[in-house]
Amino acid sequence: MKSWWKNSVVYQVYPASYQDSNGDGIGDLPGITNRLDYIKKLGVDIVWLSPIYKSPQVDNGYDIADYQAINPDFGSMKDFDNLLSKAHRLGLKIMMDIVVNHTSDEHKWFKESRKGKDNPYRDYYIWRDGKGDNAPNNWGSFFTGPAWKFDKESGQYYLHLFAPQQPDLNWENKKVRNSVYDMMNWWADKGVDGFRMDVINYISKPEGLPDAAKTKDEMYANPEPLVANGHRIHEFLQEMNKNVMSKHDVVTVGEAPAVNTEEAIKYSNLNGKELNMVFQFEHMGLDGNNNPALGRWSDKKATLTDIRANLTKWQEALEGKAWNSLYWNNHDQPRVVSRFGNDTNEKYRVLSAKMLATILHFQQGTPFIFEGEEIGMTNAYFKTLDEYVDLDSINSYHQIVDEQHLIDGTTMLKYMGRHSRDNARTPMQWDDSANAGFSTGKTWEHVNRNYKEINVDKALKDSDSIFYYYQKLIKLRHELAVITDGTYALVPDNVNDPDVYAYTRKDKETTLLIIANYTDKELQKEYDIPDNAKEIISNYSTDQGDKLRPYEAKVYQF
Ligand code: ISL
Ligand code: CA
Repeated sequence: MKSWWKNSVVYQVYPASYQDSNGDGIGDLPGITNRLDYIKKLGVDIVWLSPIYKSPQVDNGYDIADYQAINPDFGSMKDFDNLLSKAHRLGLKIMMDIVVNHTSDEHKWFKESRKGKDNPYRDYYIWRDGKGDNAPNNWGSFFTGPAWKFDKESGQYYLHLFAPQQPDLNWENKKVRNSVYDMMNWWADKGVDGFRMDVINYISKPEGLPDAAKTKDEMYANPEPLVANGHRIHEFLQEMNKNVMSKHDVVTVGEAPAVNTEEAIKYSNLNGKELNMVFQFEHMGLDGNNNPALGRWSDKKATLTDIRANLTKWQEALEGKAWNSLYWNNHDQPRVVSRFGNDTNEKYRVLSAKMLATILHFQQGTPFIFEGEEIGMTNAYFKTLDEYVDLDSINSYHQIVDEQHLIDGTTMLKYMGRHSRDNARTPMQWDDSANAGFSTGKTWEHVNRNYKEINVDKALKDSDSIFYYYQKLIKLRHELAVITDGTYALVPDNVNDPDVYAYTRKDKETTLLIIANYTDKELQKEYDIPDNAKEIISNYSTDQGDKLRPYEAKVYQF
């Protein structure tokens, strides 16, 4: 198989938030189709669509009721076909988001399954008897509460690692696996070009479903250490690869929380037996809370030293063996300019967004850009609980503040301002008209208050905007093979520098030196820059050599 995805750049669209075409306040497929020219202008190769399938939308489409039908709020199958053919005409590939660790409780498999122990679909899900009056084990759901729900009619509990409306599929059942492969082949036959696989490394559950370790403050045990990278996971993915990937020229990326480099080398090995790459989460965990009961809810700031050490570990460990994905943002994460950059004033917002992009986009791997990142959209900074929509944020507030009294409401709202998934999901800011040009109706999620200052229209009119900087980064990746294939090394003196990230990429002919000032301070730093070096990109218009201005980022080629 060709590996075209190695020098491709992916753009993620969150359908509900991209562009509403009919005024119902919800983004939709015709809206996305209308905006494909904009996406093309950015220069990316692949568009990843978060789930667009029929779904009761308990978790914004990550609860699928029918894998082969389009959610009516998003449009019809004909709308999808139009989107796909326009994308292909523009030379854009389409990556589908498949969620097969679980389905919606409204999926026909589950509706059958819960009818009783003798139903042929019973074994499609994970049903167990309780232990006396208790659940089968002590696991908690990732969205708070227990991971088991008792079903009165059929007299057993079913497992749901996420919401109760998201029952986990039983991958031990060969029929489940074959049904999933059939569904994937159906989409691939339709012409889609790839799959992003939701929490794919959770599908193999441990034998006997034993209790997990629990700390004092946690109401339930975190099952992640037991369900992530389970004992049959590689067998399942190799089987999927034989049945699906080997038959189509598709790119695959697996979402893999709690994956380390050793496991990732198996998932995304260059031998191509499983996936092309995985999303690792270690760099997303650097600003989480030290108390496991609070999870990611925190106002801790990640240090450059930690971020660099982590990214470097991944660059070095996978080199020549496996393939990295590169990302700062997705629909579950806060906006990177607010998280690791500086959004307190316009000048620093623009400079720091470009600086962060520079750090990431010269590394080895396939970069993923999340909608709005390319114009430096910021966190939403909602002020009250009722502004939030995401079930995970709302549940967490109630559990941590009202039930457990671990912290007060004001503190929790501050943490949510930093980490809520709603920060990523506010509507795309197209222009300064009502609702940021996203919709003429009442929007399902509040528009960020700053849309008059930060929007696509403004970015496109400013040749110095973050948009054009991303466009240039993507173009450079397409032109310079060293960005795809070169070796990565930290500049030796830079390993412990708390302020600057400096690294090189090298192949036989070319060296790139990437220098990024992570701070708002002016610094004096010396680097070995040969006379023939050419500056190929920078977020300042002039080069002042050893002097690094606030958030200055630049790349030399020699
Ligand atoms: O959102 C998270 C915290 O930032 C993660 O813990 C997230 O729940 C985890 O990465 C799994 O995410 C994926 O599966 C979920 C869905 O809600 C997310 O949107 C999806 O990306 C369940 O399908
Ligand atoms: Ca709509």
